[in-house]
Amino acid sequence: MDSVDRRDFMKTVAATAAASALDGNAAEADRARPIFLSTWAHGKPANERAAEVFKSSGSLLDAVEKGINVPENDPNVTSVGYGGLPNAEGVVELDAAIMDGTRHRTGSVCALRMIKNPISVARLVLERTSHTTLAGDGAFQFALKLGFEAQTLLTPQSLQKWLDWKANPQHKTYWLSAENHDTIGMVATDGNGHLVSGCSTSGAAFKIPGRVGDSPLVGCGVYADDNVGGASATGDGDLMTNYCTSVSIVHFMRRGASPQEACMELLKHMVETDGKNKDTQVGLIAMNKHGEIGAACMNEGFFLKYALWKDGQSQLLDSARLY
Ligand code: SD4
Repeated sequence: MDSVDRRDFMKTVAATAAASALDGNAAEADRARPIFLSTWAHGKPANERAAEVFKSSGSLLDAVEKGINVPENDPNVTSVGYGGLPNAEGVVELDAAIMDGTRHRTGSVCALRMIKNPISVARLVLERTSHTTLAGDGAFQFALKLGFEAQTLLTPQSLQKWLDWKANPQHKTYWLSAENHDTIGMVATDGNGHLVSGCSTSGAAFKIPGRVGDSPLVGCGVYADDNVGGASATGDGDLMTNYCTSVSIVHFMRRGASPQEACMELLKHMVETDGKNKDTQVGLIAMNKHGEIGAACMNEGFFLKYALWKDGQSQLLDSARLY
């Protein structure tokens, strides 16, 4: 190498080093700008935990999983995990899914009994198998094999609610109609275009045993695509499954809608196809790859509060509503 070449070489080395230092800084800065968006008041502590996990170098998948573990572990949240309301036979059956927007892959579990953290089992379906969804006893056996502990998921409160429901001769059953919804859905970004969506629920209270809602179904309860954005849903899963809510929202965004417009568009579509849907329970959250967010619900009777963690601030906010 002559001296001119050597100078050029040294310049290139210095420039490359500077660029990668900048990249490193940019990556660090991006890690400092994650956003966590979740459904309901229980989404707030879930977001806070997710932010904490991400800040201590967890991946975005770790953050969403551990965040969702918070309401799953909370006996006072009667629609998720431990303490979730049981099916018509008094048995708690849980649904959960987690989708990685980079790999475009999901892990999910349906009608899982006796395991209080279905989102963590779903995560292992994603990481440790070539399957997408495990259901019922298969999901339970899988969880046991991977070291999860079987335990009762009924609490004195949820048992009492089921006993009261049973004792009421007028109680609603899912052979006719539905009641009680309140899942945790979370959509998260690392601030650098990567998205993860997760969802966990005990589903419709007093449901027919074996019933699977929208939450563990890819494209219904969750969807995430790093090229566009992510979405999650809460409410009447028997209805929402038929609208493939989360993937529909992401497709609206793909065509140029903002996350807020995309949520509203889906609600309008639901009412256009069936006017009775005006009175149904639907809550939607969405985020695009730039970190813009949307949240909307169908009506005042099922008014969605959503939790947002952004720039170190954790808030509980009112969604927009169509009616
Ligand atoms: C379900 N969508 O199983 C769930 C329940 C729910 O807010 O979202 N509650 O139908």
